[in-house]
Formats: sequence, structure tokens, C-alpha cells
Amino acid sequence: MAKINLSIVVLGVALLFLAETWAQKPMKRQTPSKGQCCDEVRSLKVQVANLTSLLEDLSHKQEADMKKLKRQILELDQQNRQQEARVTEAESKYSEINNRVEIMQLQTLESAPQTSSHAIYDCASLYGKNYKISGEYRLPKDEFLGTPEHTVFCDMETNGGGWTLIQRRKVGLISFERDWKQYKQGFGSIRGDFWLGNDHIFRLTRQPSTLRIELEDWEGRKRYAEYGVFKVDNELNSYKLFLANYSGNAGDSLRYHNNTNFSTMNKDNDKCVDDCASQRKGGYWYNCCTDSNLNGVYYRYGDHLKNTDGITWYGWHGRNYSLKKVEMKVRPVDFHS
Ligand SMILES: *[C@@H]1O[C@H](CO)[C@@H](O)[C@H](O)[C@H]1NC(C)=O
Ligand SMILES: *[C@@H]1O[C@H](CO)[C@@H](O)[C@H](O)[C@H]1NC(C)=O
Ligand SMILES: *[C@@H]1O[C@H](CO)[C@@H](O)[C@H](O)[C@H]1NC(C)=O
Ligand SMILES: *[C@@H]1O[C@H](CO)[C@@H](O)[C@H](O)[C@H]1NC(C)=O
Ligand SMILES: *[C@@H]1O[C@H](CO)[C@@H](O)[C@H](O)[C@H]1NC(C)=O
Ligand SMILES: [Ca+2]
Repeated sequence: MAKINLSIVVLGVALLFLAETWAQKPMKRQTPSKGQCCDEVRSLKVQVANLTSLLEDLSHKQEADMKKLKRQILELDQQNRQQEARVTEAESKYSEINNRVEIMQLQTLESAPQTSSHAIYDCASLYGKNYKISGEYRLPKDEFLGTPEHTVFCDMETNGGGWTLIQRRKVGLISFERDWKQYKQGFGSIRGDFWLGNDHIFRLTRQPSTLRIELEDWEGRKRYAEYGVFKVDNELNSYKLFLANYSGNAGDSLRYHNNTNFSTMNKDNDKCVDDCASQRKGGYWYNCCTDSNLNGVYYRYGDHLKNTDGITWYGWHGRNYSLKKVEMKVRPVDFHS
């Protein structure tokens, strides 16, 4: 680039010089013959034309170089993104290694004799057995409780611990625009973004349960909403939501969804002529339609203010602000740490 700029300057100076010589010519012109004068002018004109075309060529070349540079910047940007993805992957591998230690501990425990009163069916019962490290745990199958073997993520730190996560949004790579069956069974990755599954949530909340929702915005601020009572009905009753006793600093934006059935893109159970699940692109207890939409579309910073189908919580940031991170977690009402 610098080289080209320099040649343009040199050319410019040359042109100026030529122009000046040309300007001085008429004075000398008085003595020589008419033909000589006009030949000189013609040759100067040709030179100027040649230099002008050279200059044009150079500026074209400069434009091409600019384009090439822009392309290189784009490529670098892409490489940066790939690097970021690799970091995320490494992060997940790292936590996998950490979690393996915990699972090994759990397996030792599984082989010990069990009675139904010692059953492990959530993170609170694990906490009661002295598992106090947050992370992924595999819960054994329990015929008495009718629960299959499944994997959960336990938050053993927040406000005393013992929380079983039922939802998380933080990576933003997988879609939450899914059908009834997928919301029933659960989807996603337990260390990343996931929905635990409505059947699991129903089973977990058969015992009186508390729901805690933790939110984070793109400025890094955090708020929470807690419901002292949280219950999700079974599939026959369309996983109807029941909640009470709000506390927290995020606003009571799930109250509007109280006593509504669960809806997905292929099952409109909302209280609206509209099809809220399709409009808001998630599965949720849609009313008409939302005061919060925690299973909405994950919008990254920059796009997070432009849409109304994002991950919203009206009580904090209104209908247009899509949040950066969400976690929904439950624990028995009678839990003591
Ligand atoms: C102008 O350029 C042409 C070809 O590019 C060349 O033949 C000619 O001699 C040049 N004229 C001058 C005055 O430099
Ligand atoms: C919820 O679904 C049940 C059936 O699963 C239905 O009987 C009930 O009327 C629905 N409630 C609302 C508010 O749509
Ligand atoms: C939800 O509705 C029930 C009645 O079905 C009510 O007792 C409860 O207080 C409501 N919860 C909230 C948060 O308003
Ligand atoms: C809400 O909490 C109050 C006391 O804090 C309690 O008396 C009430 O029973 C709770 N509500 C429900 C629906 O359990
Ligand atoms: C949300 O966005 C719409 C249009 O994009 C705009 O009309 C509305 O005022 C916005 N609402 C808020 C609360 O920012
Ligand atoms: Ca509808």
C-alpha cells in the first residue's frame, strides 16, 4: 500500500512539473518555427495522456488491493470465530473431565444397597448425600418413583445449593423452536443449552417445589425471580403450570403464564386467537402471548434489541430485549442445606 501511495505522489509531482514546463513554453515559442512549437505541444500532450492513464491504472490497482485487504480482514474475522468455537469446545471437554470425577463418586454410591427412602431422584437428594460440587450427575433409574436413568445438572452453590436445572440458555447454538415430543422428552446438552423435558419436570415437581430463574443481560448484570410454589402437571393435563409466592428482583413475569397449558409449534394450547408458540418461536406456557419467553430465539449482542421473539423477561428489560443467559432450576420446598 505505502509503495503505491508513494508512486502516486511521484507521478503527481511529475505531472505538476510537466504542466509547469508546458506553461513556460509559450515564452520560448516566440523564436522557433510554428511547426516545432506544435510538435512539442503534441508530444507533451501525449506524455500527459500517458501519465494520466498510468495514474488511472495505479488507482485501479490500489482499489483492487483495498478489496483484497477487506477480504483478508473478513477471513481473519472468520478465523477468530472458529477459534472461539474451539474454545467453547475445549471448555465443555474440560468440564466433562471434571464431571467424570463426580460421576465416578456417584457410581460407587449406586452400587450400595438402596431403600426407597434413600432414593436419589434430584440434586437435592444428592446434596443430602454430601455431593456438594456443581456439575453433571447421572441419576439411577428408580422403579418405585417411576423415573428412568437420566442425566441432570446440579447447582450445589446458589442460595444453599440442591438445585436441579430444568433449562439453560447461554451458548445459543441450538434452536428451541421444537415440537411437542421434543419438549416432552427434553433436548440439548446438559452442560450447554437444554430443556430437561416436560415429563422430567412433572416428576420433579410432584414433591412441593420451588422454582428459581436466574437472568443475565448483555451488560453483565444479573437478576433473579423465585417462586416458592412451582408445579407442572402431567401430559394428559397439557403440562399446565401452577405457581405462587414470587420473590426476587427481576419482576414477576411468569405470573401472566400461571394456570396456562404448555404450547409448542405443533400444539397451540394458548389462550389466544394467535398461535403464540409459532409467533414467539419456542415451547412455553403461552397465554396471549407473553410476559416472558425464556425458550425464545437466542439473539447475540447487536441483534438483541431488534426482535420480540427473543429470550425476554418484560419485568426487567421489556419486550424487545433478548437476554444473554438464563437458568431455570428447581428444588424441594423442604430443602435444608
Ligand atoms: C506513450 O505510450 C505509448 C505506449 O504505451 C508509447 O509508445 C509512447 O512512446 C508513449 N509516449 C510518450 C511521449 O511517452
Ligand atoms: C388445558 O388442557 C386441558 C387438557 O389437557 C384442557 O382440558 C384445558 O381446557 C386446557 N386449559 C386451557 C386453559 O386451555
Ligand atoms: C396462580 O393461580 C392460582 C390459582 O389457580 C393462585 O392461587 C396463585 O396465587 C397464582 N399465582 C400467581 C403468581 O399469581
Ligand atoms: C406462600 O407463602 C406463604 C407464607 O410465606 C404461605 O402461607 C402460603 O401457603 C404460600 N402459598 C402457597 C400457595 O403455598
Ligand atoms: C420494540 O420494537 C418495536 C419495533 O421494533 C417498537 O415499535 C417498540 O417501541 C419497541 N418497544 C420497546 C419497549 O422498546
Ligand atoms: Ca392460539
